[in-house]
Amino acid sequence: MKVERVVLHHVKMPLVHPFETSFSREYEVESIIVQIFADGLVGWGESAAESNPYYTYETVDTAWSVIPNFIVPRILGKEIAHPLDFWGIVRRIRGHNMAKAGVEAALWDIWSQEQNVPLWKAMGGERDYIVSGVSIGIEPEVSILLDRIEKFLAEGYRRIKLKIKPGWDVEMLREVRRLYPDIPLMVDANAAYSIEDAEHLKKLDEFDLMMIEQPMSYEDLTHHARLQKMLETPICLDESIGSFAMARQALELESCRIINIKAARMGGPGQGIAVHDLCMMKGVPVWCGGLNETGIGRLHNVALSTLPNFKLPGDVSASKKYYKPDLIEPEVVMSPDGTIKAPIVPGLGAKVREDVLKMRRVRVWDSADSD
Ligand code: OSB
Ligand code: MG
Repeated sequence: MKVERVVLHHVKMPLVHPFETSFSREYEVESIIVQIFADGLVGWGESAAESNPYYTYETVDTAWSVIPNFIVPRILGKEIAHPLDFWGIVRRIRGHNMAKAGVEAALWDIWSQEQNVPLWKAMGGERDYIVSGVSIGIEPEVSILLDRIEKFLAEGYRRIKLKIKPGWDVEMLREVRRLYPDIPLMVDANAAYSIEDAEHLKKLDEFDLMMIEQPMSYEDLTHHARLQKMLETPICLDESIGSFAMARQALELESCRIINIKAARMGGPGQGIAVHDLCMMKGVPVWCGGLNETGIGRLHNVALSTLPNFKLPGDVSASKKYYKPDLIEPEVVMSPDGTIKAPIVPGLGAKVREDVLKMRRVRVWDSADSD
């Protein structure tokens, strides 16, 4: 591929329902849509950095600076043989994984179109569908949460993930389990606890959870290893796994038994695939997380989730859980059996709705204007 032009679209997408985690409550999601022109084709990616540095240090503004200043000059006018080569091309740039991931994703879209295969096949996927779960935020009252659980179960979601934080954990889970004793259930703390809370977190063992996601700090692998020894419930790491090296160390230290793969957090689909392969070799199951991406990032997540070691339902849900309308046509839909079909057409598998993109866009950057 010879990259001819890169356009960035900063969008602001109102959420269908507010999303609250232990670190913030969001009513809308900001994101950078990456559009790359190469060999007469157009590829789309998404940099899922948010408006604030709460999930990771990256923000829309840091990516808006790093992509034009440091990433685009390394690819513009250059011949790139394979999207996996991109990681080496941007090697000197430390961190800024979401900025890198959005650009690499667009290259995968172009490359799979050139190979004339669906993106998921180009990535090494082995299944033409994925099994879908849903991530439900913290709600003002347990009754509202119970209504949401009921609604998503009725739609067919195959596992429920609940956000937790101190004060919204044991009692809330007791009420959920009273109504739903057998559903596949897990929780995500987004680093809201510390090792001092270990005895408290042990109480979660009684709820038969599939896993506890990221209970403690993103920087702390040894405390997670210590906590994992104390718990029966598997720990799954999200924020802590910011790279292949962190995944390798977490497995070596036994800080977790499951890994949440987000290509955005690890620097791109290539790194996501590498961590997937490492975990498969070690017999550690993975699943695909999300960052409330628009349909563009969502389709990239669908493709990645078709790889063989994605053994557990992920957070890749239908478009209508997040946005109305979404940026793509057709939108991502889930069947009543809780699966999402991977597209059969070459490339990403949907058209980007330029009308919605324009409606939601707050600024644009075009490499063609900045020569
Ligand atoms: O921790 O997995 C997380 C959303 C934004 C930031 C962090 C997380 C999440 C989610 C939602 O849990 C995932 C999704 O449905 O896209
Ligand atoms: Mg998480």
